[in-house]
Amino acid sequence: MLCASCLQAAPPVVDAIYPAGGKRGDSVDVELVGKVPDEGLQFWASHPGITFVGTKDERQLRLSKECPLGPHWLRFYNAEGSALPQLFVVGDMIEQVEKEPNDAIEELEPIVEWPVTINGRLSKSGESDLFALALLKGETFDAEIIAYRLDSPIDPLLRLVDESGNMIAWNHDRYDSLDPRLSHTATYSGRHYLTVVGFVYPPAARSRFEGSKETVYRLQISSGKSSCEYPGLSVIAEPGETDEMPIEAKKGVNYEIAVEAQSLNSPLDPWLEVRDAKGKVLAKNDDSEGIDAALSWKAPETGTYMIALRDLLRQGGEGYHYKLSVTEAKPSFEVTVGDHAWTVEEGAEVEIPLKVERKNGHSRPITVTFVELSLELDSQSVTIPGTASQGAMQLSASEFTAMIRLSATDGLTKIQVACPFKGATTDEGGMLKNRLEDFLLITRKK
Ligand SMILES: [Ca+2]
Ligand SMILES: [Ca+2]
Ligand SMILES: [Ca+2]
Repeated sequence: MLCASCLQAAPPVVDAIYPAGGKRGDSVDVELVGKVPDEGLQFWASHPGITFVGTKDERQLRLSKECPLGPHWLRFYNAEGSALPQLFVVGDMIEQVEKEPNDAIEELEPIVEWPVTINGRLSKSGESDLFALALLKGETFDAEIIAYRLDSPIDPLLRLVDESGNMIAWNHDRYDSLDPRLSHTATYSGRHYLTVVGFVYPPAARSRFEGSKETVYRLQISSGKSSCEYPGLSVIAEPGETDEMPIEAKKGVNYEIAVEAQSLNSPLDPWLEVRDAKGKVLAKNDDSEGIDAALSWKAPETGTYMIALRDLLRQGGEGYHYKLSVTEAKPSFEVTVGDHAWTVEEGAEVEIPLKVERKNGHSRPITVTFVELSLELDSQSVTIPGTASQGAMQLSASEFTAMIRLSATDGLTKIQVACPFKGATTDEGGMLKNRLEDFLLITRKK
């Protein structure tokens, strides 16, 4: 039976927020893609600098001037449950929203001026979005898509074409994500066209360009940097050159050896080897993990070893820069929860299953406790033995609805328990973290 109260008694569904970001200090009109009942709608953001104003005609996010740059989690919920949290990116460049139609060169409107962030959406199957740039010969620009990292259901591709539609450059994925980045120095003065298309993600048997109302992205265009502008890099200066670096390694210890090159706009396609004192190759990288090289290696004996690095095709020259890092892989652990929210009746027990991932021989017991609980929740901490890879936590729901956090410690390191997402949040070092640490417990009256 359909009735007004039945329709209201459903949790909100938010599959995407469009635009997927805004400029710090601005108010942004947004579309919540999905089904969002206005009645009793609640909003939460991972930073208090983001607030939501919602009326029937207008939905707006207000971004304070103090709001940190980067991705933030937004969550819409009501008494019945929570929508899937969505990422929203706060930037400091000028923001625009794409104007359709823009599928073909003939349809295009004015030249894009940068630095700028363009918020776009591949709204339907087969769609492409084109943006015109006017470049002078020798001018460099940098273009980056954020879509996969927003949990947008595409694997995007960036192409640069000339006025006749001939491909000049393209990028599909980067070493750390399926989102592309393209840097290019113009070889002629005139119009260039950036094209955004997406393949379905997760991959399907058919490989055509995809689109839907949820397929939102951000395209950031700025002045490009050549590899020569990054400080403190090494270089493969001549074709055929191999750089050799000695390391002192300890028996049985795991070492992570990584090279950055293409991510620094260097043309070097790095090839890595670890050799012993007699020159015998003990380990070498393959390209399967991305365009830059990485190697995990365990030293068989304590002693001096050699790391050798060259270009895969034995190229070299000015600009063949790279950065090499060697770190000892220490025992570490992660604790994750598959759900991000629970809706329960007052007084009922919730069981939260905990999954433990141990790396590099970690075998210490792990204690998980609730943190940041301002409300009266009857909770306990739980200790997971050093041999176990899972555990569970019990929680009695009070009459309140609460945001909760769980912290885990092995006595040496304390971490936050997370719900893993495909989307990315960044830590202080700017690395991808892919995790949501704020869980929601919604309690319903009996
Ligand atoms: Ca579009
Ligand atoms: Ca389009
Ligand atoms: Ca891609």
